[in-house]
Amino acid sequence: MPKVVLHYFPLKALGESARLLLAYGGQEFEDKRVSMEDWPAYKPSTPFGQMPVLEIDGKQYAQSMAIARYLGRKYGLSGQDIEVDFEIDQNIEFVNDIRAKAASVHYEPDEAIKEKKHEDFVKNQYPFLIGKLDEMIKKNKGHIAAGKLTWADFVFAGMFDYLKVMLRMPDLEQKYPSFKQVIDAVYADAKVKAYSENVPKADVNF
Ligand SMILES: N[C@@H](CCC(=O)N[C@@H](CS)C(=O)NCC(=O)O)C(=O)O
Repeated sequence: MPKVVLHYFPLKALGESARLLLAYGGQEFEDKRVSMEDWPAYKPSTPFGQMPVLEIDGKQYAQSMAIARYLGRKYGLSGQDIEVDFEIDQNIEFVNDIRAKAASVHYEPDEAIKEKKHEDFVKNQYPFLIGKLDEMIKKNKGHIAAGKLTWADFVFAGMFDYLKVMLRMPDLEQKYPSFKQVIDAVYADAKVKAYSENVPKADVNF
């Protein structure tokens, strides 16, 4: 078995999908959680000055989507042909668009602009986008794409708490039970469940 290290902050956000996928694949890995305090010294050692970074036998790979796609292929969680892979990529990029929109509010430094933007998105953007996502998941029988469990479900499940915080929608899965179906499908795996039960309690929960 290769020696695998997953480098990320002590939170879920963009790093959890890789951890969940590694757990699903039964791959032992060092779950290296770098504190914000240690990050400035750590940053220059990463390929693009960002995490997550997946290290396999000493070689580092970055970009959360590339990592998830790779692990998905490795563990039989991609499409049966390139058209299905295309659909998986398309649908998870749509999820990423929603995340990017919410992040543009969440990380806005000017408080007045931030609140105005949030109000605008709640009225004019989120209902349409979240409605489309709900439709997409229902069409795929409780999955992000392909009508079956794929690596995209792991990306969604991994970032869901982060997304809810940025959207300021703590009851998102109660309003949209289809979202919970995706998450439940991922955590239904015994190895994933076992991993999630052992996550350090001190971590930020999103
Ligand atoms: N496109 C990259 C974005 C990675 C990213 O934004 N990472 C953030 C944490 S979520 C980071 O490393 N921030 C610290 C920094 O930029 O110094 C990916 O998906 O992996």
